[in-house]
Amino acid sequence: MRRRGPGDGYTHILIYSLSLLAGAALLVAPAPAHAQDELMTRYPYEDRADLDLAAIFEPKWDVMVPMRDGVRLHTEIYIPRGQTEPLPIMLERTPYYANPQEQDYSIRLDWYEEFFDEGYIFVLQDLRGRYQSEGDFVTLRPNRLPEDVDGTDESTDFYDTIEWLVNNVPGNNGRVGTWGISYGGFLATRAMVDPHPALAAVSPQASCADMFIGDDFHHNGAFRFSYAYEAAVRFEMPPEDWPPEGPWDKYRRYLEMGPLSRVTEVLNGKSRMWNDYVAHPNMDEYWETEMCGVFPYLQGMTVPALHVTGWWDAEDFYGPIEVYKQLEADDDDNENFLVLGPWRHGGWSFEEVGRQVLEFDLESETARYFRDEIHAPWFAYWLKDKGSLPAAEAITFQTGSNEWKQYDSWPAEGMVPRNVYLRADGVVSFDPPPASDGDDTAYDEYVSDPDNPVPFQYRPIHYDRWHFWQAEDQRFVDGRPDVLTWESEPLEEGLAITGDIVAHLYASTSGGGADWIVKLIDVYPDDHPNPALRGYQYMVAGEVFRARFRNSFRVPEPVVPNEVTSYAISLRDRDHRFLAGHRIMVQVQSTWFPIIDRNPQTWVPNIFEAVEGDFAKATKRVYRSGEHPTHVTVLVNPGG
Ligand code: PG9
Repeated sequence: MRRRGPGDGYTHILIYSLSLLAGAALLVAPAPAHAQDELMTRYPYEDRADLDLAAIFEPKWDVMVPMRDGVRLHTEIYIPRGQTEPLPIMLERTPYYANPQEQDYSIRLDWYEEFFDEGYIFVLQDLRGRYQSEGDFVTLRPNRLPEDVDGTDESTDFYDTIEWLVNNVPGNNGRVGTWGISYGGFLATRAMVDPHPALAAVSPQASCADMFIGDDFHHNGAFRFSYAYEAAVRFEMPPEDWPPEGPWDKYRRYLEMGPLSRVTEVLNGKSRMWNDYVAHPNMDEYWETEMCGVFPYLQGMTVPALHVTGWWDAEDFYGPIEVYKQLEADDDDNENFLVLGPWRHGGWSFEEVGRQVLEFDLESETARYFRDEIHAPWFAYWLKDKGSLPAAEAITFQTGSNEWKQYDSWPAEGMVPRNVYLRADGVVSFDPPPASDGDDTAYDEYVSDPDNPVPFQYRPIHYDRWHFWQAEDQRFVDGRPDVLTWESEPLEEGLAITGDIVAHLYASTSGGGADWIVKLIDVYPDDHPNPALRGYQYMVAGEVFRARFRNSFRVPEPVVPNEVTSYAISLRDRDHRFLAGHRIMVQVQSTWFPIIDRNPQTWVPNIFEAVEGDFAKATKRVYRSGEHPTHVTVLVNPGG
């Protein structure tokens, strides 16, 4: 297999070398322990049962495994007590500390409980430059160019680790599996590039794939300010250099930080990632191949893969589905599977049970179901010739009905497109507006003010409420003059929608730039048996689109002021049932702060360089005329 990738016409090495030089001081040393602890606390170890690991495993074997360039990586190996047969190796490589609490038995093993009955040898390893490993750390390290034959990257570190393990760990059966969540999902995907022959099964979970279009750092070119800033500071700056946090409420905190150009001044070149955001405001090779970009590497991947993400993943929902779809094109042997469940980022593993989400009772133990009925059997199938493949190509948990569904393909076949139109008087209807409704009157408008942006969740905004923000009740924006709302009558029958939801927006702005945020909401009835859900506005899907990228993500263009412009905005894949008696609601707004940075709403070549004076109020119009009928296309599931 020939690796496809940066060597195929990509010219990123120069840019990358320059950025390395710019950030060299930060990259050559692992982040100090304190900074790493901050990242580590992102993972809620306490949400899983504390297991008696000493009863299950022999005392750990701590080794420094040599890579091809002589750098040694800290590796902990856990062999089950009373092993009676050769066992496969389950390998996890992580930037978040192989043994975060520095105990005899790493607490990370609690996340492997579903595999214990079957029996595996577990291996946990710190990435290069992290914690107890040697070498330099590069956040989301890009793969080396093919001509760099002596170079190393995460793929070669996987290869070399597996080579060492199968040759040195007694009692292994010669097969290795790996899975990981988020950064770990990115790593799992890299394990599949020029894989070691012993690598027999991989599960990339909540794995980023495109940081410009749909994962951690941007969505459709709109910068995910609060998240991307925190990653840039915490991954790459020692805590003594972190700017003061400011107010507890992140809405105020980020507003007080001012335009992105002020943040650049404050960080003063100390974060390579922030420097890179500023230097790469548009889609380019950097996003395609360096900062997690994975699509150029996918061709020819042949290792069986189980892709997993959750509907409320606030970080990496896009990647797993898109990587699944791309690999599916070459999946002649049926080795590529997808699971979409009712979870936050990593919730299928980080949560013990997975039954309750905010006010919603999911009516079954969804995380346990995934781990016991899908995860463990899938790995056992490939690594032990036991277990089973998932019952279907794609398994989803349908929200609303709270039912697991099985599909022979994803996107699921046989779905029927149906348009939900915005109409006069704040009404949503399946009927399009009459042709006689002209553009001169058939619109709704609002003034969007970058100095008073719409919060993305109710305030105070803090990390505690990060994981489920998309499931929160949207009534907190009621009454805001800069949020337009349309709502249907109560549905007489239930309506299941399965697959991509696309907003076809016809809109204008009085300035040279705009963001458009479209939300599809399920409004619960006022007589719902659960008082906490009465009138609840549950955001089924919501997405932002930065108007300057409407024709190309590579070459931004000003918006023509006051001209009706069309946008097709994917609100991403969903499987949801609006129950009878519920209403369909659509909202449009132009700010979502601070998850998305403020758009100046005037034309500037690079929003990272905009200064205070570039920001201006703008009047937005959303058209619902015969000629410009804004609507949301959903895929109705005839099977319910
Ligand atoms: N989503 C996280 C991340 C991935 C890559 C870079 C920065 C952050 C994570 O949870 O690992």
